[in-house]
Amino acid sequence: MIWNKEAECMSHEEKERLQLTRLQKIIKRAYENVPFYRKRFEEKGITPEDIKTLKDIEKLPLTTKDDLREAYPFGMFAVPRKEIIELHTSSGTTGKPTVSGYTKKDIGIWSECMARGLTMFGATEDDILQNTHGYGLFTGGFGVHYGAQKIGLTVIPISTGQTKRQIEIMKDFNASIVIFTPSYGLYLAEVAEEEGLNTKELNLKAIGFGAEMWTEEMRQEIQKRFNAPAYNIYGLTEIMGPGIALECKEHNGLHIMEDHFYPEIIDSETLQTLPEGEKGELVLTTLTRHGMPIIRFRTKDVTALRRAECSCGRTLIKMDRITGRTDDMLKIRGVAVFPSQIEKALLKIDGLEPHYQIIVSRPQHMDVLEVQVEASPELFSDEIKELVGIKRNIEDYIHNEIGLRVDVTLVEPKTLPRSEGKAVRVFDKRGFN
Ligand code: DLL
Repeated sequence: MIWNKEAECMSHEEKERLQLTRLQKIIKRAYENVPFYRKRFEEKGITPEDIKTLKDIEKLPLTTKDDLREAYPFGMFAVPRKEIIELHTSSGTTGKPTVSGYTKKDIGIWSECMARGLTMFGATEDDILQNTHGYGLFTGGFGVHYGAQKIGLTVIPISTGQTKRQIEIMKDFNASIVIFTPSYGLYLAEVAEEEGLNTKELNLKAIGFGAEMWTEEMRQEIQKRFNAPAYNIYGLTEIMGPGIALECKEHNGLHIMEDHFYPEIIDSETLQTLPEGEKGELVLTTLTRHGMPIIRFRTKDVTALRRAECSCGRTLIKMDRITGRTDDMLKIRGVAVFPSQIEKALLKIDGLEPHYQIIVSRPQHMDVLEVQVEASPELFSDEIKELVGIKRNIEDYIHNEIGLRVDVTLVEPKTLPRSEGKAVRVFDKRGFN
């Protein structure tokens, strides 16, 4: 089923026309109502009238997270504060958080985008959806909730935590859809097992997950544990939260809600726009956001755009699964390494649990990369000789994937920290980054 055929299956030409009209309108609104944009445009000698084609967007300045931080708290609003009916913020782990304000109309668009996405997973009003995302300043809880309510299905707004209770409710209420971050999904599965519940016996027809980086191998692991297909949800606080792009039944890239967001891929060094199909940093412009228009926001997420026919019938452009962030990349002895490459290698090996940490240090002016990974209980009870063999094996696998020797430490099952939201897996102790 398709939630909004008119919007999701539009011809390319029709969509471009709509995008241009919306782009011109939002640029004008931003210029006239947000002093930050006016100043930036003036510095570049640009006025809204210079935007005559979609490609002209490349003339506009980029916006960064730091720009939004400087406008903290309400400096990016394009409407009087009283028109803003809801606020969200980023987690603020690396400085002041960024604030995102929504008008009533914006919340309507958010609901619409998430309803489209949940429909891609096969959700209908007959479903019961357990939403384990936190309800609060984090956008995950409310975003999914709005979409679910728009469809009219039954939501269990359980939020994060109370893991044992989550399992009990999932079973007793017969939830058919569950939404979690991949790392919390793993934790849920583990606790369920401890409680003697077979997660495969739950009646799940779909899992929706996102909010953090994961590999295809992690998806397989989660699908196996819950015996249900898992669909990718992408979003970020600054633009809208979950619902910007989601996966359809093809499981091959996420459809971007192009009538509301204009995507570009740039080279994060030269800042030049890259052609379709090339991998780089995703830049997003909101085309319809009223309360807080965001022009050319640098997401730091690494992906590529692909416009191809999709068997689901939607014509919305697709982006690849996020494989990392430009600020995730570790430079180890001069070699670029993404944590996702390590995860990919680890999950290919039998006898390992999908719980790991990456620790980078520089003991004698030389980068050392240590990977701590949990062994399965069966593996852990093996002879030390065999463990040494497995450790070497893992080191070879990772070497193959990243081109560097790393030091692998096998740790006891259930000793690494578990996550109830976004997992923190990388610890760079070199004093930079
Ligand atoms: O994580 C919004 C969200 C909530 C998305 C629930 C999906 C589900 P932030 O906390 O602002 O917003 O974090 C945004 O998380 O720039 C990506 O680096 C990462 N991220 C989000 N979704 C995915 C995904 C929410 N599906 C940042 N795959 C983004 C990989 C993701 N990374």
